[in-house]
Amino acid sequence: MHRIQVVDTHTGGEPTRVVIAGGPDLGTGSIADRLAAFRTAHDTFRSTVVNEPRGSDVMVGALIVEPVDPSSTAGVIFFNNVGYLGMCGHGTIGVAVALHHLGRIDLGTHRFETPVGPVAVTVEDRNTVAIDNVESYRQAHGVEVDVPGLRRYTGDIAWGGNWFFLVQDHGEIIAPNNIDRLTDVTWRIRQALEAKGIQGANGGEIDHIELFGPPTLPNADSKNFVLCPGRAYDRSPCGTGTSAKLACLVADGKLAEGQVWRQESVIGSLFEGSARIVEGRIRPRIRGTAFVNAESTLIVDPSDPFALGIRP
Ligand code: PYC
Repeated sequence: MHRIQVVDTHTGGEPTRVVIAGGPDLGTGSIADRLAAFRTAHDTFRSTVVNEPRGSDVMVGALIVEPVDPSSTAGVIFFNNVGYLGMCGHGTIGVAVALHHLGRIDLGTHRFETPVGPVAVTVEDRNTVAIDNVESYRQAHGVEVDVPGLRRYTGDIAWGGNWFFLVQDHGEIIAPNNIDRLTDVTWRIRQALEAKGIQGANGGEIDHIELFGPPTLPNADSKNFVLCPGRAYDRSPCGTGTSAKLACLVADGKLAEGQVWRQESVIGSLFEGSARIVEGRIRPRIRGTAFVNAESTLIVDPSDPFALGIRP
């Protein structure tokens, strides 16, 4: 029997399963190298932790590893039902709340290393965390894509720690009772982008699609629907997706440095975002809340035919 110790949190409704013991040895390279080792040599650990029957399509895992720089608090590698993420905003908030809950970090600012760069994480209270995310930027504006059976969509391609296609004009209602339709539309947009060979910088796969609409909450600026790589939708407003949005707003001259943008999710949770501008790129700050909802031990029984998770 192999045992894996986890703490489960949710950030605005989006779950994060934080692996605190029992993870694979990924060596001592950069966090990006360790992600590569995770992918090539230990991918069954990913599905064991987040896929059914222990997890679900919406579950994001976070493996805590030793940082490269000893002055950092931790390294962290995020994964989901189909693969790995560069950064994860809701997940970072969940990790910080979990580590604080365990007494491993104090209130205040910590440095976490991710595969796409270091982020500063400020734990304000037991549930509230602000992240100074990786540099974010808009790669392309007004990109058109024809989606067979639907219509032509125009969107922006932006980096916020993952690659996003952001669409403002789509004719869809962003509401919980329309999630099946939103999932179908965004999945087909993603497939059309792929079929046309539309990518982020350096061939980066655009694996997150983000639609925007008017907010429901009185204090929000916008409401989004974000499709994640494995076809689950983000229950939170998506930290990297909000970072990509901030980059587009700043590029359009619609958001000033330091101005607060309140991004609501399709289920009504909220992140606050703002931007620092450094040499034409932005350093987004994302603030949100997470709650711990389980401390558990996953048991991997070699006689269980689905011990390593159900793999698509
Ligand atoms: O919050 O950055 C995020 C995120 C990415 C995928 C799911 N959540």
